Amino acid sequence: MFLARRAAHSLGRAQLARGLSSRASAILSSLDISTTEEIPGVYDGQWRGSGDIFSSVCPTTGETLAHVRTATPQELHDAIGRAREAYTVFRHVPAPRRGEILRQIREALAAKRDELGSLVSLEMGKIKTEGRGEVQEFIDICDYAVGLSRMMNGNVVASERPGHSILEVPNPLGVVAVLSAFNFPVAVYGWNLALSLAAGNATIWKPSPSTPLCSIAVARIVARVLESNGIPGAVAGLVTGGKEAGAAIAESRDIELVSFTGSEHVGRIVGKNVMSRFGKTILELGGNNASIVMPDADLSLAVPAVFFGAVGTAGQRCTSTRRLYLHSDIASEFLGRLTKLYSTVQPADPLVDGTLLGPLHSSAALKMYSNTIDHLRSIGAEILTGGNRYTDAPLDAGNFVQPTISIPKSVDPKAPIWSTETFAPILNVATFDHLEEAIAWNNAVPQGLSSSLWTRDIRNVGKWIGPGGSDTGIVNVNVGTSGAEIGAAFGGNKSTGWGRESGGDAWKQYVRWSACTINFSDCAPLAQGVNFTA
Ligand code: UN1
Repeated sequence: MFLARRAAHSLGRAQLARGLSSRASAILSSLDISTTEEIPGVYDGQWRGSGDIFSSVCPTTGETLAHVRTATPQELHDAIGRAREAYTVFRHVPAPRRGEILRQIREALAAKRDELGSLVSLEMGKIKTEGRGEVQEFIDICDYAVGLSRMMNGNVVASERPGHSILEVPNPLGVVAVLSAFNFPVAVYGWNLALSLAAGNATIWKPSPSTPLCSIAVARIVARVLESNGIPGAVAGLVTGGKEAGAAIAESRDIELVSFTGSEHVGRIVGKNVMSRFGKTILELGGNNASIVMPDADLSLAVPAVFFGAVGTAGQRCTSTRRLYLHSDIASEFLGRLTKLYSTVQPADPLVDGTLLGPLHSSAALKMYSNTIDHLRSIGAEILTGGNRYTDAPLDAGNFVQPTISIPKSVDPKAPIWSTETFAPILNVATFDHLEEAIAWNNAVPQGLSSSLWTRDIRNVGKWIGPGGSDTGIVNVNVGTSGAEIGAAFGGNKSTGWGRESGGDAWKQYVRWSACTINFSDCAPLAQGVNFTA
């Protein structure tokens, strides 16, 4: 993935209002987003913003949706300061009370589920059911965090010394920064905010520069709940901005944890910068996910799942299926069925019910798609379907591309076409004869986010999820690579960054752990039998 920075230029107000379609203005006004004024893109208890103006551009129509006033470096600095102050208050609020605030945030989000979902479709470009699903994901993690607020338990550890107890105590951590990507402009923030808030931290959000409206709409909903509960708004701050803002956050010693979602390239820089000041990171970077289909798989399940994995969200999920390894016994039947499904896809406005294929998010994504297709052609890959942009009106106004299936000549997983994540609906296919070979290919790439095996044979399942099996963070069986629920920890290994967010034990990263040895006795023995008596 990448961070696409929109051109920062100011159009006149009248021009913005006149140019806006009714489709867009209905959604923006349902969320009280001005269609005429510049919108403040910084919240630290108060709404402000006097930095560069960023434009939000609709990927479907190319129209400018709004202009957002981002943070100046000073405003960013102040917002971090206010987050720290807010943390010193919020850490004393009992965790179940924090849970009650999360419950109210959950209710406020649910009341605007459709409106927010449509805004995601409008600004990011994913189809309506997926936009709505993303808001649902935020709601789900709020539910999870409400429960968590009464279950963030520490441990009591047996001490080797008489009259002693050892406690492992989780305390609030401090300020957590969330640097999120364009492709999940609501849910990924939700995963982080819900856990961070339950844990008693202040959170500061720098969203992708190209999805500022989603972040402003969400931040307003959260801010209203905080304010009505007498909690400082800077507990959930927002700072829109570009690369410089992200870099300043990575370098700030006032931020304990930086949770970054984005490309391996940027993640490497963020990771190094945060580590150089001994801060904590959660990195969710590239995915290059494979599905493996065995001859005993139920193809009536596997084919539609691979279709969703590769074409859903126009291939712009970290978890999208990018590699397909087919057993040679079923390869030709599978590809026949899959290409038939591809041929039914009609690109259209993602806001129209029934659309399955919306646009890519940006012109940069379009370029990445075209470059990869050119590369596939240059290495003599067979393009089974797709390979072109949609250039007829009205699709030419947006970033529409044909979902593509290709068969590269080389199956070498180290070749660039197999080892690089292309954030677009391009599926590369190879055939194999033995599961071990497919698992080796699955594991041979730098990334390690998600993978999926299709089989009915329990012995294959054992191999796949065991020590010699898939090395990704998400290892599915008869379930596609994308579309994880919030209950398990989400994240990947290797160059995906080893981060874990959302469910499972992910919350443990958002707290400061204290190992407390307490002596209740009248003696003070040393551990390990050490004698230091004078
Ligand atoms: C992402 O693409 O950054 O598992 C997140 C999924 C979604 C989350 C994807 N629940 O596809």
